[in-house]
Amino acid sequence: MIEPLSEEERADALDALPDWDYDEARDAISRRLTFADFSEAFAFMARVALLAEKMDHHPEWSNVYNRVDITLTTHDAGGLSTRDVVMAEAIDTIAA
Ligand code: HBI
Repeated sequence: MIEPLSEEERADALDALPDWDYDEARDAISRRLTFADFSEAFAFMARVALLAEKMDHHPEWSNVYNRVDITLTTHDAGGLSTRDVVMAEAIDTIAA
Protein backbone atom coordinates (compact mmCIF):
# COMPACT_ATOMS: atom_id res chain seq x y z
CA MET A 1 0.00 0.00 0.00
CA ILE A 2 1.35 3.42 -0.93
CA GLU A 3 0.54 6.09 1.66
CA PRO A 4 -1.01 9.34 0.42
CA LEU A 5 0.70 12.60 1.39
CA SER A 6 -0.48 14.25 4.59
CA GLU A 7 -1.97 17.75 4.42
CA GLU A 8 1.34 19.25 5.51
CA GLU A 9 3.43 17.14 3.14
CA ARG A 10 1.14 18.12 0.28
CA ALA A 11 1.35 21.83 1.11
CA ASP A 12 5.15 21.64 1.21
CA ALA A 13 5.24 19.69 -2.06
CA LEU A 14 2.99 22.19 -3.85
CA ASP A 15 5.14 25.07 -2.64
CA ALA A 16 8.15 23.33 -4.19
CA LEU A 17 6.33 22.72 -7.50
CA PRO A 18 5.24 26.19 -8.63
CA ASP A 19 4.67 25.11 -12.24
CA TRP A 20 2.05 22.52 -11.19
CA ASP A 21 -1.62 23.13 -10.47
CA TYR A 22 -3.41 21.26 -7.69
CA ASP A 23 -6.70 19.49 -8.48
CA GLU A 24 -8.44 19.15 -5.13
CA ALA A 25 -11.24 16.96 -6.51
CA ARG A 26 -8.75 14.31 -7.59
CA ASP A 27 -5.93 15.05 -5.18
CA ALA A 28 -3.71 15.34 -8.23
CA ILE A 29 -1.28 17.84 -9.79
CA SER A 30 -1.25 18.93 -13.41
CA ARG A 31 1.04 20.84 -15.71
CA ARG A 32 0.73 22.01 -19.31
CA LEU A 33 3.98 22.05 -21.29
CA THR A 34 4.42 23.65 -24.69
CA PHE A 35 7.31 22.83 -27.02
CA ALA A 36 8.67 24.22 -30.30
CA ASP A 37 6.91 21.55 -32.36
CA PHE A 38 5.54 18.01 -32.24
CA SER A 39 8.97 16.46 -32.55
CA GLU A 40 10.17 18.25 -29.41
CA ALA A 41 6.98 17.35 -27.55
CA PHE A 42 7.26 13.68 -28.48
CA ALA A 43 10.95 13.57 -27.56
CA PHE A 44 9.96 14.87 -24.13
CA MET A 45 7.23 12.24 -23.85
CA ALA A 46 9.68 9.49 -24.79
CA ARG A 47 12.01 10.54 -21.95
CA VAL A 48 9.16 10.70 -19.46
CA ALA A 49 7.90 7.31 -20.63
CA LEU A 50 11.28 5.73 -19.85
CA LEU A 51 11.26 7.44 -16.45
CA ALA A 52 7.75 6.14 -15.77
CA GLU A 53 8.80 2.59 -16.51
CA LYS A 54 11.89 2.96 -14.32
CA MET A 55 9.79 4.34 -11.45
CA ASP A 56 6.82 2.01 -12.08
CA HIS A 57 4.74 5.19 -11.84
CA HIS A 58 2.82 6.43 -14.85
CA PRO A 59 1.39 9.82 -15.75
CA GLU A 60 -2.06 10.54 -17.10
CA TRP A 61 -1.27 12.66 -20.13
CA SER A 62 -2.42 13.94 -23.50
CA ASN A 63 -0.58 15.44 -26.48
CA VAL A 64 -1.85 17.84 -29.12
CA TYR A 65 0.90 18.80 -31.60
CA ASN A 66 3.45 20.76 -29.47
CA ARG A 67 1.42 20.65 -26.22
CA VAL A 68 1.62 18.00 -23.50
CA ASP A 69 -0.84 18.02 -20.58
CA ILE A 70 0.24 15.87 -17.65
CA THR A 71 -1.64 14.87 -14.52
CA LEU A 72 0.04 13.00 -11.69
CA THR A 73 -1.69 11.11 -8.93
CA THR A 74 -1.10 7.72 -7.34
CA HIS A 75 -3.95 5.35 -8.12
CA ASP A 76 -2.80 2.84 -5.50
CA ALA A 77 -2.93 5.60 -2.85
CA GLY A 78 -6.11 7.28 -4.01
CA GLY A 79 -4.33 10.58 -4.28
CA LEU A 80 -0.97 12.32 -4.21
CA SER A 81 2.01 10.35 -2.88
CA THR A 82 5.75 10.93 -2.77
CA ARG A 83 5.96 9.15 -6.13
CA ASP A 84 4.08 12.00 -7.75
CA VAL A 85 6.37 14.59 -6.20
CA VAL A 86 9.49 12.75 -7.33
CA MET A 87 8.09 12.36 -10.84
CA ALA A 88 7.01 16.01 -11.05
CA GLU A 89 10.50 17.14 -10.05
CA ALA A 90 12.03 14.83 -12.65
CA ILE A 91 9.62 16.10 -15.32
CA ASP A 92 10.56 19.69 -14.48
CA THR A 93 14.22 18.77 -14.91
CA ILE A 94 13.62 17.06 -18.26
CA ALA A 95 11.54 20.00 -19.51
CA ALA A 96 13.97 22.68 -18.29
N1 HBI B 1 1.06 4.80 -11.77
N2 HBI B 1 0.16 6.93 -11.41
C1 HBI B 1 0.30 5.62 -11.04
N3 HBI B 1 -0.35 5.20 -9.92
C2 HBI B 1 -0.23 3.92 -9.50
O1 HBI B 1 -0.82 3.55 -8.48
C3 HBI B 1 0.58 3.02 -10.23
C4 HBI B 1 1.19 3.51 -11.40
N4 HBI B 1 1.96 2.68 -12.14
C5 HBI B 1 2.12 1.29 -11.84
C6 HBI B 1 1.54 0.89 -10.56
N5 HBI B 1 0.77 1.72 -9.82
C7 HBI B 1 1.86 -0.47 -10.08
O2 HBI B 1 1.87 -0.50 -8.67
C8 HBI B 1 0.89 -1.56 -10.54
O3 HBI B 1 0.72 -2.49 -9.53
C9 HBI B 1 -0.45 -1.01 -10.82
